[in-house]
Amino acid sequence: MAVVTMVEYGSLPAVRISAADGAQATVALFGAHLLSWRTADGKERLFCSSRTALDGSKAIRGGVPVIFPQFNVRGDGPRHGFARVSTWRLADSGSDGALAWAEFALTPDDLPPAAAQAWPHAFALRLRFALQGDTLELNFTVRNTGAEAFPFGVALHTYFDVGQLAATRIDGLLGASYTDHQLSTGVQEQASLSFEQKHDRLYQATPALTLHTADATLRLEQQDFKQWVVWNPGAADAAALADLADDEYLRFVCIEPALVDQQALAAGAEWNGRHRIVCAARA
Ligand code: TA6
Repeated sequence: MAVVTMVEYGSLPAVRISAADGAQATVALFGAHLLSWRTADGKERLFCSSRTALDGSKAIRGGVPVIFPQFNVRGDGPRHGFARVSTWRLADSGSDGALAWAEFALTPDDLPPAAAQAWPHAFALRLRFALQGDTLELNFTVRNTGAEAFPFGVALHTYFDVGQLAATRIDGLLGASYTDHQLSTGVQEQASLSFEQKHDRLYQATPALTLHTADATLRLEQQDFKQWVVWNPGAADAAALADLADDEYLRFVCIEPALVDQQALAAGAEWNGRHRIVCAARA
């Protein structure tokens, strides 16, 4: 079986990565956006809104938007950066034993001239998706290919399909300091985080979290990012999002390895961050 095949998702060209054991991921070239991840048992693990645009006209609501070079409005450019609305290239793919992988690339040459002028830095992005069985790994690299430093922030804005928000909790943040969306700060005092209302917090990174959903337990590990962003819009903000059905906020939680505050990347330097997700148990 071929490791990668080209498919259409909505009206977007996408790459399907298939592992020999049945695990599968679908990545749109638009945004190098992971739209679907199925573990080897065939179960979808990511949420994608029923109202999202899937034609390249807007960022996709669901899956894993790639946030670069700025998180939200923490920079001078478009909210959450241009990477999620740029068309990437499939650079390489293959298999390594049972592991199937594909790697996507973006450089200024891939951008429309106006976007390249708006962020006039020489960069090379690589994003590698590798999967097998119950495990998915995302490996993001940014390299400064120019002669001057540039600032960047990054996040892998992962929308997990949790089935029922009310049955969802996150362990692993106890004692972590956080900043919330109104910029107030605090420390996580409960061992388990649950969701009764809007939640939008930037937690100081811990090496691993456990996400308990209605029907599974997932272990989330990150390397070299600085925060976990945890977001659910709650009823009122969800109703204001045109690309989300009103009750869909009850089905997902975003948990994002992130480097929220822009930091400088020196000429010739490279930064790499990893996110590993393992579906550890099922109900
Ligand atoms: O990651 C959380 C966040 O920054 C929230 O503040 C929230 O608004 C969200 O991302 C979604 O942003 P978007 O631009 O995709 O609507």
